[in-house]
Amino acid sequence: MDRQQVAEAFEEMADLLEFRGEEPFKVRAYRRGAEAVRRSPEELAVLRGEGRLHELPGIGKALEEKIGELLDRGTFRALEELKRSVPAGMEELLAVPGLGPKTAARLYRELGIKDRAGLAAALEQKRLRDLPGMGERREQQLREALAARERLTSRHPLSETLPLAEALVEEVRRLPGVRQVAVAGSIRRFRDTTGDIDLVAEAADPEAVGRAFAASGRVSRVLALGEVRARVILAEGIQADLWAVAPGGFPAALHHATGSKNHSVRLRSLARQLGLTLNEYGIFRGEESLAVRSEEDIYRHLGLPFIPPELREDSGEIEAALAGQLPELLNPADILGDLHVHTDWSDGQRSVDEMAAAARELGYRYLAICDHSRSLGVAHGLDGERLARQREEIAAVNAAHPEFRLLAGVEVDIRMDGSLDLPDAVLAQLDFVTASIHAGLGADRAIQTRRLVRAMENPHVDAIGHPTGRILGRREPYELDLEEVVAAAARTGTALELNAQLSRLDLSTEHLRLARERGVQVVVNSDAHGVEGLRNMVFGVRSARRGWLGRAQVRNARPWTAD
Ligand code: DGT
Ligand code: CA
Ligand code: CA
Ligand code: ZN
Repeated sequence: MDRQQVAEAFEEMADLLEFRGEEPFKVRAYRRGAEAVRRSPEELAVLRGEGRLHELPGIGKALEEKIGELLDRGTFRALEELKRSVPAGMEELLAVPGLGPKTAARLYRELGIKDRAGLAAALEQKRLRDLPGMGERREQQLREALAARERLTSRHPLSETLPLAEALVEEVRRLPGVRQVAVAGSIRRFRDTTGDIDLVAEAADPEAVGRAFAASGRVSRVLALGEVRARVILAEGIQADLWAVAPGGFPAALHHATGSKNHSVRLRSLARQLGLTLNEYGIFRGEESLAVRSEEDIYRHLGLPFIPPELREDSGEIEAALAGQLPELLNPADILGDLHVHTDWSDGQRSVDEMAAAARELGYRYLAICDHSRSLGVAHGLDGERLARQREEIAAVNAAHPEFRLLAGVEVDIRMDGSLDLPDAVLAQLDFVTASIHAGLGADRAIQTRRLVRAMENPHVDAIGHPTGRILGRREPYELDLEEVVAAAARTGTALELNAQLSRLDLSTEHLRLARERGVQVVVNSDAHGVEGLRNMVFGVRSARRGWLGRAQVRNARPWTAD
C-alpha cells in the first residue's frame, strides 16, 4: 500500500463515521491522518521501520497501529467492522460526487435510501426536493452527479481489472489438474476499460476446474456453471468468466475468448471463403481438424500473418494483414530509456542516484529526471535555484557512470494562459522539458487547447505530459481539441507523452493512432514516483501497440540525442 491508498482508507473511515453520526473529533482525526499521510515526505514503510510514524502531524498511537495494519494486510479491523455496520451500498453512494456523508445519512434515515439504485429511484420520483434544505436545484445536481458516476463505472478501468485478473490466474494455476491458464478478453487486448475478466484454462478434467473456480473464496455469486464455462461475480462486484478446456484445446479457446467479437466474426467469414470452419474448438475442413498448436497456426491456416491481441479490434488490422502491411509493433526490449520520472526533490520517494541505479538495472541507456516545477506547492516544486543544485547531483551520477546518460529535466507546469512556470533561461539549461497541466482542469475547450498549443510553441518544450489529464474511472479528460493539439505537435516538433501509469494510459488508443497518422512522435514514460513505478513502462508499451506504434514513432525507442 502506498501513501495514497492509506490516505484513501482513512478518508473512507472518516466518511463512514460521519455517516453514522459519530463524534466529530473522531471524524476529524481520520481526515487529519489522511492529510498527514498524503503529505508525508517519506515512505510509510520506512517511517514505520524506524518507529517514526508518530512524527507525522496528527498521527498518534491509534493511527500508527492502523497504518501498520494497512501496510501488512491492506485494511484495518476498525474499518472492516464499521463497513459491516452500514448498509452494503453505502460505499458506492458516498462515491457520488457532491453527496457527503451527512446528506447520505439523512437520505437513509428519512427516505430509506441505502444505495445508488435507491437514490436514482428517489430522484426519479422527485422525493428529495421536499426535504428541508434540498430543493429542485440540489435534486438536479445530484441527478447529474449520479449520471456521471454511472457512466464512469459501468465498465471497469483496466487499472482495477488487470491486477485482479493476474491474481485470479495465479489462483486458477494452483487448482488441481490445471496445465496452463491465461487472461483473455479485452484485458488481453489491453483495452483501457473492461466489461469483465475472461480467463482460459487447460486441464484434464475441465469441468472440475470450473467447479473449483466457482467455489473459490473470491466468488460472491455464481451466475452459470456449464461444461466449458463458469461465470461468476467476484467479491469486488466484477464478473469473471472462466473457459476451461481439455488438453489440446487451449490455443483455439484462448483465441476465441480473446476476441474481439468483431475480429473473430471477420476471421470466421474469411475461413468460410476458404472452405474452412473456425470456432472456439479449432479450425476444420469438413470433419478434419487442422492442427492448432498455437494462435499463430490459426492465422497461418487462414493465410495471414499473426495478428497480436492488441490489434484485434477489426479496426483495419485484417485489411493490413491481408495486404502484408501489418505494422511492426513496439516491444518492451525496444525501450532504451525513460524520459519522465520523479525523485525526492519533489513528490517522488527515491533519490536521483537510486532512480538512476534502478534504470541501469532495467538495462536503460538513459533516464530523464523530470521533477515538478515550483507552482505545484504540494509536491515541493523546484525553482531555478533548486534545479541548478539538482543538476550537480545529476552530473555526479554521469561522471561515475559514463556508459549511462542521466538527463536533467523538469515537468514544468503550464499556467492558465499557456505560459510556463519557469523562465526560458532556466528551461534552456535542461536536457528534456515535459510540460503538463495540473491545475485549471475544468477550463473550457478553447482555453485548454490554446494552453497546450502555446506551451508547445515554446522552443524549450520537448514533450507534453499526460496530454488529456484523464484518470480512468475517476476523472474525464479535459475538454480538448485533440486534432488541433496533434497538429501543433507536428508543426512544432513536440512529442506527446503516452503516460504509462495504469490509471492514466494517456494518450488513449484513438489519440495514439491519430498521432501516428500525423507523424507526431510519442514518448512512452513511466512517470515513476519510486523504483517500482519504473515498471509501468510495460503498460505503456502495450498501450502503444494498441495505437499501432512501432520503434519509428517512439522517441525513447531511439538512442538519446539532444534534438
Ligand atoms: P468486454 O468484456 O466488454 O470488455 O469485452 P470482451 O471483448 O472481453 O467481451 P466479452 O467478455 O463479452 O467476451 C469475451 C470474448 O468472447 C470476446 O472478445 C469474443 C468472445 N465472444 C463473446 N461473445 C461472442 C459472440 O457472440 N460471437 C463471437 N464470435 N465471439 C464472442
Ligand atoms: Ca471481457
Ligand atoms: Ca466475458
Ligand atoms: Zn504530471
